[in-house]
Amino acid sequence: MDLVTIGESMVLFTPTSSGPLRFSDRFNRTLGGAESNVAIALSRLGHKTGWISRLGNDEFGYYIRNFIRGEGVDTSNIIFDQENPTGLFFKEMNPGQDPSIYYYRKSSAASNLSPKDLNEEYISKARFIHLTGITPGLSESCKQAIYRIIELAKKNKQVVVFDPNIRLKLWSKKEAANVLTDIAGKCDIVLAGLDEGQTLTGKDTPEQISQSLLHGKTKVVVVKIGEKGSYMATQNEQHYIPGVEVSKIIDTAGAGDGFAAGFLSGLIRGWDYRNSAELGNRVGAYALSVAGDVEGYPYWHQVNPLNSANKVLR
Ligand code: KDG
Repeated sequence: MDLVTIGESMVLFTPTSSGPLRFSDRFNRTLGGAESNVAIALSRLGHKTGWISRLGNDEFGYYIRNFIRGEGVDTSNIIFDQENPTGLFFKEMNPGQDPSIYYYRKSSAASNLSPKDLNEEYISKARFIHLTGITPGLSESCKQAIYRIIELAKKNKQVVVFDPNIRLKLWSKKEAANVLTDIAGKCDIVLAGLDEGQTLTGKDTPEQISQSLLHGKTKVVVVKIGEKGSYMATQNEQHYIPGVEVSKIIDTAGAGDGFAAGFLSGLIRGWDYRNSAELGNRVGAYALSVAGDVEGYPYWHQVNPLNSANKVLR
C-alpha cells in the first residue's frame, strides 16, 4: 500500500439554486471528506490507498463506502457503527463569495473513531500515513486515535504527512492552534494553507511560517498560497513554485487535498520535493475547475509530464 489515511467523510448536499438554504428545495447529493479526497485523488493517479473510518450502518454510509470503493480505494478498514449515523453537510451558495458550510456531524459515526479502531498490521503496510487537523477536532477519542496512529507510524518507520485543515466550526482557533501545532511537530511533512500556517505559528510570510514549522520531526513544509502556487522548504532548500493558471475557478473545495495528492504522488514516484510540489499545484488546479470535491481530480495520463497532451487543463 502506498498510503493510508483516516478521517470522516460525509454526504454533501448542494442546492441547485443560490441564496439562503431556507428557500432551497432541490439538492445534488455527493460526498466530501478531506482524507477520502486525498485517497481518491491518489488512486486516480495510479497509487494504492486505504481509508480508515466509521460510517453509520445506514443508506448514506453504504453510499459513501460504495463510492470510495468504486474509486479503487481499499475500504476494508471501515467500521459500520450500529448506533451513530453517517455525518452530513450542506453548502449554501452565496453569489460572488465562498459558499457557507453547515455541518450535521455532531456524534456522527466517525466522531466515535478511537484508538481501538486502529489495526496496526493494516496501517504498518503503508509507506505514507496521511492525517488532517479535522479529525482531532471531531472529539477526544478521535484526537487520541490520531496520536496513536502517529505512535504506530514512528514504531514502523513510516512517513507521516499532516495537513492542518483548520475547521473553526469544530473548535476555537486557540484550541485548534494548540493541538495542531503539537501534532505538526510530530509529523515528517506539513502541508498548510497560508492562513493556517499563520494561525499555527503567528508568523506572516511563507518563509517565516516554514522556518517556524521546521522543528521536531518535521523535515519538509509546504505553504499553499492559492493562485500564487506554493512555497516548499526544507532546512537546505526553499522554492516558490508558481501556480497553474485556471481559466475559470468553479469550486475551491478539495483543491488543498488535490495538492496533497499530487505532492505525495511525486514522492511515491521518487521525485524530489520541488517537482512533487509542482505536481501538487497541477492536481489542485484540476480540482478548481470542476464543482464538487473529487469530481475534478485528474487521472495520471492527464498530468504525466511525459504526455504533452496534458498541458491544457480540461
Ligand atoms: O477539504 C475539503 C473538505 O473540507 C470537505 O470535503 C469537507 O472534510 C470536510 C470537512 O470536514 O470540512
